[in-house]
Amino acid sequence: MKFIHSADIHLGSMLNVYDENLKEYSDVFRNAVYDAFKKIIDYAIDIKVNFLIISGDLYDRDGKSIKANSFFNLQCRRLLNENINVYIAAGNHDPFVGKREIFNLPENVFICSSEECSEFEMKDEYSNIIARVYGNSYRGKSDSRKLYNSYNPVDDNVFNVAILHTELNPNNFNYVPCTLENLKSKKKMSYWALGHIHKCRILNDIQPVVAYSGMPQGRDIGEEGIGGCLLVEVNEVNKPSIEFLPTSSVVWKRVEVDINEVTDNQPKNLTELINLMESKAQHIINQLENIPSGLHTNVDLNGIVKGYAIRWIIKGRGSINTIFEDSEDDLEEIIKENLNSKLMNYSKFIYTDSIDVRLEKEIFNIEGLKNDNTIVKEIYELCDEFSEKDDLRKGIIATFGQVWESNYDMENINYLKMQLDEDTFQEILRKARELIIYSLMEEK
Ligand SMILES: [Mn+2]
Repeated sequence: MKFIHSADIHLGSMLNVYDENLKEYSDVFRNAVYDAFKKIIDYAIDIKVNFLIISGDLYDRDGKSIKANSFFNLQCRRLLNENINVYIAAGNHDPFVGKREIFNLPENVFICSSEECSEFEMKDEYSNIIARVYGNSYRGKSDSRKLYNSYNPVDDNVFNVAILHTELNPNNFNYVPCTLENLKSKKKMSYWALGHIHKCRILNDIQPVVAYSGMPQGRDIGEEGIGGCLLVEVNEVNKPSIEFLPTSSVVWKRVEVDINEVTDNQPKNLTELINLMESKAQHIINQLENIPSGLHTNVDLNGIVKGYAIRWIIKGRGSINTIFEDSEDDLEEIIKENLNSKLMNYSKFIYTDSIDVRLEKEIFNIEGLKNDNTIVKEIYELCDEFSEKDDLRKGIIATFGQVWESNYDMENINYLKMQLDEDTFQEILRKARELIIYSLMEEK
C-alpha cells in the first residue's frame, strides 16, 4: 500500500516576481505552482499509489479562481482513470472548499466535513480494508477547535492516516491548537499528514508518524529551498517508509557573497563584484540542491529544477563600500540588470530577485581595535549581549516602537507595520554598531 502526502499547494497563486524583462521566463514563474501540482499527479500515476492526500490550502484563496478549479478537476480526472482517490481537508486559505464548487467534483475526490471528523475506508480489489483516512476541514479562515480529539480509529489493524491542518502550537488558537505530544498520544493512528507549515519536516518517525510535507513550490524568498511531497510506502506490518518527491521547478535561495573571502583579490569596483557573483552563480548550478534533512529521494533533481531565484547578500568590509555609499543611483537595480542579462542564459537560469547590501566601512585594523581599544571592545560585547539575551532584546524591540511588529503571524500579516524577523533584527544591530564605531573613529 502506498500513498502520497501533499499539502499547501496554493493553486491560483503565482511566484512573487514582478519584472518586465523576464520575457520567455515569465511563463515559468506564472505557472510554477500549477506545474508543481501536475508533477504530484504525474508521480501518483507513475508510482501507482493507492491514494493522494492533500492536507489543506489546496487553493490560495477561498474565493476560488475558475482557472485553478478547472485545473484541479482536470488533474484529478487523470487520477480517476487510474482508480486513484484524492482525500482533502480544507485549511485556513480555502475553508469553503467543497461548499460551492464551480464544477462538479470528479467522483474520486473526497472532501472532509468541516463539522465533524470524516472517515474513509480504502479497499483493495477483494473488498478488504487496506487503509482508513480521517480528516476535518476548517470552518473559516481560522479554527480554534482541538480537532485531533475526534480522530478515533477503531483499531490499528490497518494503516490509519489522519489529515490535519495545524500550526502545531497550543497557544495559537487560529490554526487548530495542539502539540506534537497530543498527536503522538493517539496510538491507533499510523500517520499524521500535516499541512500549514510550508517546510517539509518529519517530526516523529515511529508510529504514529507525524510529518509536514511542506509546499510543492515556494513563491518568494520566505519559502526557500526545493519543495515537494512525501511518498509513504507501507509494508505488511504497517511500517511506513518515506521518500521525498521534489516538485519545484524554481528554487528560491539566499546566497551570501563575502568580499573578504578572497583577501588578496577583493573586488574594488562593480565589475569585479559582479564577476565574483557570477563565479558564485556557477557554483549554485554545479552543486546539487539539498533536499529536506533526514529524507532521501530517488528522483534526479536535475530533471525537476529549471532554475533559481536568488537573494544575494553582499557582506564584508572593504573599500567597495564607498561606491555604494556615494552613489545616488539605485545600484542594486543596476547590478540586478547586469546579472540577469548574463545568468538567465545559464543551463539552469539564475534569476536575481533581490540584492541585500550589508557591506561595512573599511576601518583600519578593526581586529586590532577590537582587542586593544576598550571602547570598541565594549561596543562589540554590548551588541553581542543584545543579540543573544532575551530580556535585553525585548527592551531594544520596545525601543524600536510601534512601527515594528515583533510578534507576527506569517498567515496574518499586518502590512501597516514592519515585520521584525530575526534577520532584520540582527542587521539593525550590526548597522548600529558600525555607525557608532565609525563615528568614534572619525572624531579622532
Ligand atoms: Mn498554507
